Amino acid sequence: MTNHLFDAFRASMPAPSQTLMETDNGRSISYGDMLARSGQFAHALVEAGVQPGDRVAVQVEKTPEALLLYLACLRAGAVFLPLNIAYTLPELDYFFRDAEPRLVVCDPEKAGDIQSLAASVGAATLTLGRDGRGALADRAALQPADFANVARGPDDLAAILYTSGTTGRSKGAMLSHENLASNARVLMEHWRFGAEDVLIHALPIFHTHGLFVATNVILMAGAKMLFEQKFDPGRVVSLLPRATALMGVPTFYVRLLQQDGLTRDAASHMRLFISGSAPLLAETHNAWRVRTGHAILERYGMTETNMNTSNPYDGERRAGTVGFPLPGVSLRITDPESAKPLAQGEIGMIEVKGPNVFAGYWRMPEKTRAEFRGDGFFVTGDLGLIDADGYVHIVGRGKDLIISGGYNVYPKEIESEIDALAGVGESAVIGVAHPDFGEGVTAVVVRRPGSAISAADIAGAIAGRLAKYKHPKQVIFVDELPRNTMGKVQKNVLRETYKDIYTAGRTG
Ligand code: MLC
Ligand code: AMP
Repeated sequence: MTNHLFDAFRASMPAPSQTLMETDNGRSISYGDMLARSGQFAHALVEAGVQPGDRVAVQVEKTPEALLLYLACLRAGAVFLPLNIAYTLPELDYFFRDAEPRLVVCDPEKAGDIQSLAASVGAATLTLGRDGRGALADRAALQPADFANVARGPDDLAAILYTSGTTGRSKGAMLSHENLASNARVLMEHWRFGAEDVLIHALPIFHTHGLFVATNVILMAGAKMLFEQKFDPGRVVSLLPRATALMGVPTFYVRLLQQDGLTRDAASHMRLFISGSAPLLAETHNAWRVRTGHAILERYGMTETNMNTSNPYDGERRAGTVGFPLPGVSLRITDPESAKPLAQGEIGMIEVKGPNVFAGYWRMPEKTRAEFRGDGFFVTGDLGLIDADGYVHIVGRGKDLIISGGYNVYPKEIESEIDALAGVGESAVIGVAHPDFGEGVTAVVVRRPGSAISAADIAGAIAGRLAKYKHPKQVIFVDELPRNTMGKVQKNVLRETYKDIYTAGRTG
């Protein structure tokens, strides 16, 4: 039976004895192991009642088994739904109700609470721990390795990844087998990945970057990964002589530059450093070139679209730009109001179209319609321009979004939590330049008359409700928020007022 994405991986699989992953705790998983164990996991899914098209929601630590589970979902025709390990129970509750998974796979330490949430939407729960063990792995171990893959065509769903919504509710981006296969193939070719490559994989695997860009490209190339559970800059430097490529968010590069061991010599075995998910400062790009002799290759994508543009492999990798549209991707800049295409050099909305662009938002047909133009272009919400040489520049965001260390944070979600507190009159959450995370989540709060609510009170109240990376790094109390004549809060004024709070006193 054809299974569109898995067959594409299978077609480029090297000899079964070749290594797919080496982990930081000394484990080695070959391509043959991958095939056999993903087959066992696929049997275990079927045994748990998972049928083609069912969602399998997964909130687990990064392990080889978590990746095998992704492949098993593909093979069983299920829809993989990865969730950030930092999400709290109230956050999970929303995802479970919206996606209605058949099965939830979670960390054994959280199983007690998650099981009852899952049961409330009719889902079974199995566990998978940070050691790769748990009920799911135990059941899989009893299964045969051969699994007859469920037939899946190019348009069948492979995954749903939730992206937070600017107006509140998170939206599930539906990604098809062909969305993922086409993008992995294009990136593999564009970035020249081959079987001899060794990628340092230190990203989480519950988002597009670590799951699809990194892993799918490696599987498509039949290459190898040094699979690190967490990003540890010292360890990454020590791995450079054994590797050929690194993919990271800008925070990786900022932190690596703080390592004395990062030298031209240490990086001499590497052929490619790639950055994405957030803007890479030209300052970081230049410092990297001076230290290592390598020009970081910056690319641009999003959950809904996979990767859209990339700087060239050969040719100038221009700092502060995200390069050119990838083969097969059409990109245009339009007037955000009238949707009319703009001339070269003008700033407007970035719109994209191609086989990489998702099938729509899960069970939200109106939201899907609202973000596509009549001719099939997807409105990204990013503002940019195309320069005279054809390089795409991202100059801002038309959506109220903060990107902190590569994670998206939607201010509305945090404002709603803060505004609900008894002592708070109103709040505005903004992103402020941060030397480590790129942008630091910052809350500007107006107390209710007579209230003495403190930053610690706010932190305590949101602790169990929002994932840690969304928490404000600073809370600033003011008497009133600046508003324009229409009464709208002027976040640009706030961003300007507080622009130095994380960088003041910084030298160099
Ligand atoms: C961790 N913390 C963060 C944070 N990560 N706070 C804000 N933003 C973040 N990104 C919190 C921790 O909870 C902790 O809180 C404190 O900050 C210090 O933690 P740390 O030890 O420094 O964090 P660390 O584990 O090192 O994580 C930093 C990081 C990580 C940069 C390695 O955030 C990361 O892996 N980011 C990658 C995100 C990613 O994969 N994005 C791709 C999305 S896909 P406390 O208070 O307990 O100390 C996408 C599409 C595309 O965007 O184009 O790719
Ligand atoms: P996500 O929804 O997590 O997939 O985040 C996608 C968003 O990240 C995009 O819409 C952009 O705003 C941003 N992004 C991704 N790559 C880059 C980049 N290289 N430069 C600037 N912003 C980026």
